[in-house]
Amino acid sequence: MFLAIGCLMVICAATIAIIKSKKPLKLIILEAKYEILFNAIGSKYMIQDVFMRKRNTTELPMKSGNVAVITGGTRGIGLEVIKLLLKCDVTVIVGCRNVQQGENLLSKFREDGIKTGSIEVYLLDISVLESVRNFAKEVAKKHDKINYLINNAGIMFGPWAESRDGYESQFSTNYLGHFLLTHLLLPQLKKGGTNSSHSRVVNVSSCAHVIGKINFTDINFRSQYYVPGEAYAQSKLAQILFSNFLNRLMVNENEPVQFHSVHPGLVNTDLFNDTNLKTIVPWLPSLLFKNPEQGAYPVIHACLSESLEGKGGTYINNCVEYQPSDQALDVELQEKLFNFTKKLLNIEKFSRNV
Ligand SMILES: NC(=O)c1ccc[n+]([C@@H]2O[C@H](COP(=O)([O-])OP(=O)(O)OC[C@H]3O[C@@H](n4cnc5c(N)ncnc54)[C@H](OP(=O)(O)O)[C@@H]3O)[C@@H](O)[C@H]2O)c1
Ligand SMILES: *[C@@H]1O[C@H](CO)[C@@H](O)[C@H](O)[C@H]1NC(C)=O
Ligand SMILES: *[C@@H]1O[C@H](CO)[C@@H](O)[C@H](O)[C@H]1NC(C)=O
Ligand SMILES: *[C@@H]1O[C@H](CO)[C@@H](O)[C@H](O)[C@H]1NC(C)=O
Ligand SMILES: *[C@@H]1O[C@H](CO)[C@@H](O)[C@H](O)[C@H]1NC(C)=O
Ligand SMILES: *[C@@H]1O[C@H](CO)[C@@H](O)[C@H](O)[C@H]1NC(C)=O
Ligand SMILES: CC(=O)N[C@H]1CO[C@H](CO)[C@@H](O)[C@@H]1O
Repeated sequence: MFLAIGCLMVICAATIAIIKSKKPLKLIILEAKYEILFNAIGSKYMIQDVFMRKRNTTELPMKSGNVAVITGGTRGIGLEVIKLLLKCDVTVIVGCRNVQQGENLLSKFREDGIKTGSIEVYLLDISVLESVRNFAKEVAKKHDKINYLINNAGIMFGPWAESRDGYESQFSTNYLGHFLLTHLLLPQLKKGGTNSSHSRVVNVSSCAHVIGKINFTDINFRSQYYVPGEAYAQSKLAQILFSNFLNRLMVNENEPVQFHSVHPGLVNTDLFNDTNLKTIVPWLPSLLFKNPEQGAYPVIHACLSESLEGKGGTYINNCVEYQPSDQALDVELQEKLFNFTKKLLNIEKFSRNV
């Protein structure tokens, strides 16, 4: 009921705003199309969140001595993921843009009564390739084994912006930077896993991948209209494609590393600041969405759950395995994107054989 009214209000208001903006008709149609698609897919997953309420929980096993790396995490879902990892006595390495903010986290968690685990903070701007290289170097200096890599940092929508290396902002933040980071930390991840306890790479992807497509001829949306929703969906599809490709690669190379993609649910965070939803019906997310702690559980499940041992290449929604879109499972598309990205980043060999 609230949902229907909310979506309708958003679509109407967005339509009026678009028409008033005097944009070209073609762009208006494209923007309206993505507005409707996002509302449809968002509503579907949100209704599932409600029905799957009981299945969004997971065990919190003690993992003393294990090391996790997370991108972002000074707020939103990542913050709650760090908190839960500390409860499991994990050493968490946080890569964030504001180191001071990261370092303040630990004392705050200690005040909350969490006595286990520890935090190390290093500077990371995931949208800047050089920053990714420096971060990986710092991490590798201190740790030769990593058990979990959580590719969490992300942005959604916002106006057109280009990263320092010249890529569309959502592609570079959500996908490209994490591709490079995963490559650079792969040796430590391989050492962190064993045959009976694989190390895990977890991508916080999104249900938005369902409407994504990869445009290889214009990955940065330079010679077509820029619809932020289209670019977000592309970046989130790219994450799952890559995750599935790499999981197969690790199986082929007999390496104890497994990959998961996670849709955390629709979670009320600042991620929605630039959406029509938050500007037109701000009451809807706070009423119907999950809170960040609830959104963190599926991520923790992908990292720690015994039940997923040896089951890499899966897509998790609310702590259960779920079917991603057909495109995300397209093996040839996965390989094409992998080849394409390797070339963008000048990576000679990603792993042992490719
Ligand atoms: N919320 C949802 O409903 C939802 C649904 C599906 C998927 N997701 C995914 O969940 C992940 C986390 O989102 P959230 O909801 O927690 O959003 P959020 O509250 O906006 O947090 C985003 C985090 O990413 C960090 N970040 C952004 N750009 C960065 C950069 N260039 N370098 C380093 N860190 C950067 C932010 O750090 P700063 O503080 O430095 O900005 C912040 O810690 C994202 O990948 C998102 O796509 C969320
Ligand atoms: C996540 O996507 C990034 C690219 O964004 C990739 O480097 C990484 O390996 C992927 N990992 C998973 C688990 O999907
Ligand atoms: C782990 O499994 C792989 C393949 O199943 C095997 O080649 C390797 O020897 C095993 N390693 C250990 C330490 O058991
Ligand atoms: C990809 O981008 C080009 C613009 O360079 C456009 O002509 C083409 O239609 C796009 N393809 C898809 C599938 O969107
Ligand atoms: C999002 O909006 C809230 C409320 O207006 C504001 O407090 C917060 O700083 C914003 N966050 C970002 C990342 O823009
Ligand atoms: C990817 O690159 C490899 C090695 O160059 C090549 O053998 C393979 O055919 C390429 N795959 C696709 C789908 O382009
Ligand atoms: C909708 C939802 O997320 N429900 C539950 C998910 O799991 C957490 C942690 O167990 C609960 O606090 C939520 O109520």
